[in-house]
Amino acid sequence: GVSVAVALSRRNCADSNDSDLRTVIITKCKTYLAAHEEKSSSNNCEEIWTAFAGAFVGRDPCDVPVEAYDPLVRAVSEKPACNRMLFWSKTKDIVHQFTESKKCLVTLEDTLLGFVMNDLTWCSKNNSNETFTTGCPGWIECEKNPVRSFWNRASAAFAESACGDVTAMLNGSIATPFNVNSIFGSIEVKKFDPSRIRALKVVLVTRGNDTVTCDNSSLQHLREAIDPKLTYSCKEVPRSKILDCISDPEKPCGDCW
Ligand code: AVW
Repeated sequence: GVSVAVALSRRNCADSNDSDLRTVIITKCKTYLAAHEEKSSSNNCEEIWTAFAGAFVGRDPCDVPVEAYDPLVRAVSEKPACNRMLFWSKTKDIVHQFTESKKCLVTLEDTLLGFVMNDLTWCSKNNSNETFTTGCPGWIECEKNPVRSFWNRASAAFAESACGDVTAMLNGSIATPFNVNSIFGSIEVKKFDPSRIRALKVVLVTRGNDTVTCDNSSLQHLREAIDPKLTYSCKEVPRSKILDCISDPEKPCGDCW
């Protein structure tokens, strides 16, 4: 029963011509470079596609290691936005609304690689040159799936490049805002380079009846997990205050919390 259901849910549909994965990726890449002209001369969308495809095409969709994306990471050239890098965990919607409205902070999904791959699903098959955008393994179905390995690799590169003061927006409406099994907790925090980063500033997003505060034990673990040379701070900020700031174009970024 269960294995039949998994097999059926994984029935692939090959990409068809105009919506093909290559076209989607190259188009998104060119759109991004058109909006970030300063990055245009150092990045080539065709080269990025080739490095991306090389990571997973022809491989079993449960056997794509994180390192397969090393050439892709090397193919992209972007200067880190020192003092403006925003990490997040379980706050996806609000962080992206925030960076969309205020240009002061930058998430991985606002960089070239993160922007291009955001919201996409992809996989191939062993010994096949086809690419698929449906019927691919889910995030937890198998660990070495092409999408999960990509985000693990891209997150590691983003965190390694972080510099100056970094911000992390965490969710104060859940029992464990800092989860050691999340990408932020298991990969990004471990890649922070104390010689490049001065401070980690946690913004704990809270709602009306939340009881979680900056004293939460998971946040004490975060404080202990980072290098003692880094300055750690945490601030509880009501979600409503951030949403008001997002919708008020007059409010400067620095006044949001
Ligand atoms: P997240 P992270 N099933 O909000 O710290 C399906 O937990 O991990 O934050 N999709 C999943 C699963 C799952 N079990 N777990 C994670 N995801 C996907 C990159 C899903 O797309 C940035 F730089 C979810 O929305 C952040 O600082 C996303 O991963 C950091 O990593 C985030 O999961 C956020 O990763």
